[in-house]
Amino acid sequence: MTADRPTPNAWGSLDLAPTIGVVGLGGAGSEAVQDLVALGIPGVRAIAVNTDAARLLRTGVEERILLGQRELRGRGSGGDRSLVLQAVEEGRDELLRRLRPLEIVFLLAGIGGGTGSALLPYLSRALRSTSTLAVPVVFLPFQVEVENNRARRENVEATVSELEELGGLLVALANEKLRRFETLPIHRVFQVRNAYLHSLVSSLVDMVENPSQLNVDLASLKNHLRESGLSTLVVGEYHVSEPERLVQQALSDSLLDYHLSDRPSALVHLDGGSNLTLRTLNRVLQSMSQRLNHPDRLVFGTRVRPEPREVVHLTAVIGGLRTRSVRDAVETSAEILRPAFVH
Ligand SMILES: Nc1nc2c(ncn2[C@@H]2O[C@H](COP(=O)(O)OP(=O)(O)OP(=O)(O)O)[C@@H](O)[C@H]2O)c(=O)[nH]1
Ligand SMILES: [Mg+2]
Repeated sequence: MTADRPTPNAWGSLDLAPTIGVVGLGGAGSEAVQDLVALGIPGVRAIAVNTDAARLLRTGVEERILLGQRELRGRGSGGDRSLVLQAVEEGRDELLRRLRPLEIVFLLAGIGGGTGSALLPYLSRALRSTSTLAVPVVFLPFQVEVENNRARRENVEATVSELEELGGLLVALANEKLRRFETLPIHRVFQVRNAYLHSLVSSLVDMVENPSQLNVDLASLKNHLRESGLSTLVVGEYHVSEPERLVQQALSDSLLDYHLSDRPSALVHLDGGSNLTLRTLNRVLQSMSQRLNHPDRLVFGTRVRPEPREVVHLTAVIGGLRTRSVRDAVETSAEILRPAFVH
């Protein structure tokens, strides 16, 4: 008798949650991963990759990979991107073997040095031909660093143009914007930035991992990205009675740096309580549309919790960014402090 029954659970053993990793490349990237782990990112695999053995040993990240051991002898690259690119061939297969099973990989690096600047575009490109969604996260150096150091400037320019050429999702956090916290001790300033990065990473993970009423899963995110050119991620949280302020906060009160083309797009996801009404959703979408100057494509999803909530959380992928925007950002501090879309 049992043999006649359908087996509804044949797929029940499938692990439906995407597997996610945060990978720090070089010194700054690995430090940031350490901060993300300290802030808590359950279920996310953390990996630190460096050419500098001493620095790698000091990170608290459990999974550590020393790259280019034979060529660089664990001494780092001394800011030489091309040395890292030669050395990476040696460890490439092992590195990709570890990253490929993951479905989303955030690749974090402070650019300007050799290791992070070389590995970020290299790995983003290598993962492009796999089913893994690579999300590069760059920390743009302080203006004073690039103004007074040609090698650093060239590293930044090469890295940024390679990432822009690749397109897809890119998170750029400008150190120059951290100057608004300049009275804090330096390590605290980077922690502020990493806490913001933590909210970006966990919002994206939460959006694709947990089903919603109007669902945005990993497949729909990937589809959206395919048609969106260069894109970035924004998040915000505000009182449910002020949806316009929520959108304003997500788009402008951030450490992010990006500039819009005249054909932007947006994927918007709202996470709120049982008091999240259709009218609020509509006001969020209207406000987003207005601020982006009537995007080509606006899609949305929502998740409504069983209990009422004071605040509503917004996660959005803004597409159609202007190319070269990131390079502009390092070069002109005025632009860094005033995002182009704020009219
Ligand atoms: N130490 C540190 N540097 C940061 C941080 N955020 C951004 N940076 C910048 O990151 C850039 C790259 O520095 P590192 O990460 O040390 O360089 P690397 O990738 O290890 O490259 P090499 O040491 O040259 O092989 C520098 O220009 C710093 O300004 C941070 O949280 N900590
Ligand atoms: Mg280093």
